[in-house]
Amino acid sequence: MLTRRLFALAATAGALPARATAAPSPLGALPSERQLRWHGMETYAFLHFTVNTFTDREWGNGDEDPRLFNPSAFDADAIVEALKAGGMKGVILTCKHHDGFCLWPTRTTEHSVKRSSWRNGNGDVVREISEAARRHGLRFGVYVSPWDRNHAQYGQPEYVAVYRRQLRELLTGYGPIFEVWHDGANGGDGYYGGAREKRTIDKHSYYGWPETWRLVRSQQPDAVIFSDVGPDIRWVGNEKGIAGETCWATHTPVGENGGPASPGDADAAGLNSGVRGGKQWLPPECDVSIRPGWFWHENENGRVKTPEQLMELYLQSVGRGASFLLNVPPDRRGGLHEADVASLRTFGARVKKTFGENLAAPGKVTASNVRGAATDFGPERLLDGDPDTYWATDDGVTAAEVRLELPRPVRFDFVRVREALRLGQRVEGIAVDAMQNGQWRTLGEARSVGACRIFRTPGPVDATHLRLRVTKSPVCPALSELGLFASV
Ligand code: FUL
Repeated sequence: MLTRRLFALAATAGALPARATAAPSPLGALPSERQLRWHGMETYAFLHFTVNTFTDREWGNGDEDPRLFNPSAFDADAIVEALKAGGMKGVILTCKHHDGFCLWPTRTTEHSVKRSSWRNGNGDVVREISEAARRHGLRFGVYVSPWDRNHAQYGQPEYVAVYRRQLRELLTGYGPIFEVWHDGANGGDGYYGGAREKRTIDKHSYYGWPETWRLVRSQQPDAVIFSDVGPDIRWVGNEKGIAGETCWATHTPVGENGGPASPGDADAAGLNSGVRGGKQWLPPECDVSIRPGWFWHENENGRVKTPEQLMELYLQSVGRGASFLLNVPPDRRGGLHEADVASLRTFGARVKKTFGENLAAPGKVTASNVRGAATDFGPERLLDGDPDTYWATDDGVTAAEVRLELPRPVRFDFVRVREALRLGQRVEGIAVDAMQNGQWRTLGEARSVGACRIFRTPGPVDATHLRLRVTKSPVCPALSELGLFASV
């Protein structure tokens, strides 16, 4: 711990005129620009919608009559508006799920909206959702299942070419795409153009992923690509929406049995926590449904997650440096069910109100060390709301602290900390304390920070003096935010 004198000295040094000081060298794997943009989104939605909505199934077999798809009052604007009220910054639509039914009038198969009863076969769900998303300021993403239980050629090289043509149609016909979602599921059996058999593929080689990802890059260079193993965003290893308490944005994927990883073959426990010093910047996305199933089922209308449950998931995903991908499935009318909308709206309003104002902003901050004693790297950077500015220490100073003094007592129950992501994930130990009755009381401790770490205090805290301690870091820390927030 620093003595009072040392602390005072460091504070004075911080007041010296600024001089050019070099920024810290980055550490390890670093995020790309497209990943940085994605980190800024934090919460976005999934829409699971297809023939399953009308057959009450989770995985369609591929032999469904396309005429079954017939939402009675499809309203893309109403769906997107509700998602926006829930705080969602984007929406990913299941353009094709495992049953192979395409929600857009693709040229690659007849198994699509073209042959549905909806709008006499002239509708295009992808068009309507993507346009509504743009109108409401949400980014649009596509889920295209590689496993296709309808397609006669599934299992042969010809189908992989079809899959790429489908992707190309989506990547070229519907404006900017922020995320391309490839799931790894494959149950084997299906309709397959009438063959009705089990087809096994080699998850590592069949789909030729590198070539498909090159296609995505060439058509939509800003889109992040999600799969169990990236290459941009990794699965978090469960479908409960929960990242590991310690969670690294860096990872070196391995297969379930320790061999090479691929979509559909990845070590789930490793995905949940990532790897300190992993070879890739591969942050996790926490996908979870607001209901027990991914698709809408009448008998689940009473089992919609409450706003409190959604807040818990938010804290265990976004609050651990991951993203929160919340599925809200349209019903047979082609809208979101009232119960889902109510929960979503309350959750969105709470997040907005709780995290809307940083209560630490009026405070005075001092640091035990400031890089080059330069204002560019001063602790005020923690309070300026700018993710690109940060407090950093001198090289070699790997444990340091910031003190915050507030003009009047503030009541809060969340503390949020963020690292300067462009410099890599650096910190390995962090703690926050509040002065309570003349003593420092620890409110939270963690190993990893990354994009975001939200500490929930054990009950509301009233304080004027706070302390943020970096207890372990292999290099000088660089933190971009310290926030105090009160739940509503
Ligand atoms: C999985 C699928 O099997 C589920 O049906 C759902 O789409 C989920 C998000 O991904 O791989």
